[in-house]
Amino acid sequence: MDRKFVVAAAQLGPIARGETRASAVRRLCALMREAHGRGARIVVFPELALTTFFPRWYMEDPAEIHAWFETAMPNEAVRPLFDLSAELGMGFHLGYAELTPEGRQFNTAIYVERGRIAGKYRKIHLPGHRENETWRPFQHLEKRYFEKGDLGFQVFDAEAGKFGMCICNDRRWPETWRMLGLGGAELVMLGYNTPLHYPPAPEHDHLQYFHNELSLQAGAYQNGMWVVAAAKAGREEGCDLIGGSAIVVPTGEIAARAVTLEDEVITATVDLDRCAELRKNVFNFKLHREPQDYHLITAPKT
Ligand code: ING
Repeated sequence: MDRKFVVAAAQLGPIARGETRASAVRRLCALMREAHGRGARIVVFPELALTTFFPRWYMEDPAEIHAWFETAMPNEAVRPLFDLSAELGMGFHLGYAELTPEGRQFNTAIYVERGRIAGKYRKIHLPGHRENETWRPFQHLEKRYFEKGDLGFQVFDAEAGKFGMCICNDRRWPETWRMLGLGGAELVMLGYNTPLHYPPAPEHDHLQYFHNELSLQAGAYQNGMWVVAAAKAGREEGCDLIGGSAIVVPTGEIAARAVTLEDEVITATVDLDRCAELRKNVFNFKLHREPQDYHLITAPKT
């Protein structure tokens, strides 16, 4: 596959609590077809793209919690998406809740190419809290329902080049981007579910779109990588999630941005060779980094 290709971010509007996996997958297939129709070879879907963002509710019953998770990937519900990607020759990124055979729960993303899983990531930076905090208008219980990811920040060989993944809150942490950059990633895919209202600091609510783009643009520029970010957007079960899906150039420029809070495909032409404009110059890690002076960054938390 050429190092120059069209990529798509497929933003999802709300997924209702009672919406079936089949309904969500039908929407994902329609978005994949639209992306393909616009010349895209790869499409990025959001975080937890098969269900509503269930960490907004406090649950105790393991059966109720596990109903939100996938126990196999692929599985019967997502088979139509895997089949369509093989039929269209499309690569795709998909976020979902993973329940392993050992009973471990992760917020997970995969990259699928030619019908096989070429990359897998489990979310490392889990925001929110563990217990029911009734002062909040809605919960954000990712620390309750997910374990910290145990796969690290991997860079894997896709047909076009070296890809990496992260998930939602990960994008706010510069360490995420630098690990992927040091791993040689040329393009990073991610999904997010970001509420407009942030209960611990409501004075920042009006900054959510700014903070989203700031995080994506900084990550792209400071590591010379393409970034493709897909939102789950809109008023989902009474909670407003930001849109703002975007495709970012290694220069930090925004090449495409979503303009709705619904299912929406955005595309841009990626040229992986453009990473070199940064990686050979201003962010030439070999030439300019000084890790011997960065020890606080990886020192254990006190
Ligand atoms: N969601 C949010 C995110 O990091 C959040 C949580 C929102 C943290 C606003 C800080 C401010 O985008 C997820 N799913 O991580």
